[in-house]
Amino acid sequence: MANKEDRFQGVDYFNIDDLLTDEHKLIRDSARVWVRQEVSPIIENAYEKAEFPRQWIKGLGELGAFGPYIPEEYGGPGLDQISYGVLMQELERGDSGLRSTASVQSSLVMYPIWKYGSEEQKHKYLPKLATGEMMGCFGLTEPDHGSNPGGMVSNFKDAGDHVILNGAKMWISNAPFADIAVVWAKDEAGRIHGLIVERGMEGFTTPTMHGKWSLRASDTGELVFDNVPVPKANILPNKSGLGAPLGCLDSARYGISWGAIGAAMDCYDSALRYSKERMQFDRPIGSFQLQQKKLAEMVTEITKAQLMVFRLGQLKNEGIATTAQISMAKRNSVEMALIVAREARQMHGAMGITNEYPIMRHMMNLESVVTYEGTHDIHLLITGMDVTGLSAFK
Ligand code: TGC
Ligand code: FAD
Repeated sequence: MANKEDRFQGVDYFNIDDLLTDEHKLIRDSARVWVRQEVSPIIENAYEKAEFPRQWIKGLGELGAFGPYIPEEYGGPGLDQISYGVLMQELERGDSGLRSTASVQSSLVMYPIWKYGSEEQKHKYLPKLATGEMMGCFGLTEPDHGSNPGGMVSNFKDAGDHVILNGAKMWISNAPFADIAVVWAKDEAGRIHGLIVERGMEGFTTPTMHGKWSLRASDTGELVFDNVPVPKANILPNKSGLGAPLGCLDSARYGISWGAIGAAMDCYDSALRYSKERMQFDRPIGSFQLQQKKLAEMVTEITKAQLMVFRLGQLKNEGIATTAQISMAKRNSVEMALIVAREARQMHGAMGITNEYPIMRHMMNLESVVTYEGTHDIHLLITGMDVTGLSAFK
């Protein structure tokens, strides 16, 4: 099974294409072709083997999917936020793990270096990260601190021209092969800082985590720091405190709000085609009202989410999107995609559980997407806090 022809056509019920510029459409279409040619033929096999195909890295760099909005002076493509969105949508249409690799590199590695780094750090790392010559990962989550990163225990102590870093991070996407890690740890006063830790530094290891039934085509690992000497020149100088990593999450969550729609579009597209081809009781199953209800609701929910993220993209381009707006969009898109995947899975009957169709894989992936970058509950609480002015976290 698997390695069937990719017949994805996209979903645009409300003519949202008319709101996109020619450049957005060119970027979207290039990514769509690349996914069809490079991802679809091998994704099911990679997923089964639980491998991230490293040959995708060069293509992602060429597409501009690493730091799409990073300015050209630092080697980035200098695109706008809607370009970033359509790229994430097309990549996640291929697989959430693929989009994760691009999200982490863009919003969690390049973004903090660009926003909080020194000029020297920006020129040293960003151009290589933009092409994929160098890959990065982002260490915030710890074994005992997931939703509550402010409680982290990873720490560093002053030792002259360098600091000594200790602690551990887990659930870190791309850790097993990353060349650098942007790591968040507390100084002796308990204030959080970002440090660029390079592979090869003494005492730094990145064990792979195994056994995931979700996001299998993405490498996940731990970051272990055992008295790692990190030069002070590798500390991000321009922002500290929990707000620094949370600012990166805003950017990544925005990309996910578009990305999850890509996964939903792929499930809907497959279900719509199947409903016209699959015959039962001498009729295509798409002629039954119950199946039409599922399709009608799917395309309605996809369309609502598309309009929300498009408007959010405009607000991001103006620099006025709020954390709470981004949370709402991330939560809405992922929940919507999970529901669409489950309905599409049912519409495919038994075939829906096989790798002949992408649906079960998207559904399993989305169980990670609904958890990482802030769980479904956390995003609801962010909205709740925003509308009431009262925090229900602690
Ligand atoms: P709280 O007291 O609310 O805030 C602490 C300080 O941060 C400021 N702040 C922000 N600043 C910038 N951007 C934001 N989005 C910000 N949100 C808050 C805030 O103003 C405050 O500043 P200051 O100066 O007063 O100190 O923090 P809290 O401890 O109550 O926690 C709030 C909470 C729960 C919302 C937050 O910690 C949270 O978002 N938790 C979820 C953790 C999470 O999302 N982790 C993701 C890890 S990375 C990942 O999953 C990658 S997956 C791979 C992929 O992306 O594909
Ligand atoms: P917990 O925080 O233990 O939450 C458990 C449950 O309790 C959840 O349902 C949660 O919603 C609920 N809960 C927690 N607090 C509250 C509250 N105050 N009120 C109500 N309910 C609450 N992290 C990184 O730093 N970098 C990465 O690259 C990265 N990649 C990841 C890749 C994958 C595949 C996965 C699965 C995770 C990744 N993560 C990464 C970690 C991810 O961000 C965390 O898993 C996530 O933030 C949740 O933390 P937790 O798993 O510890 O759950």
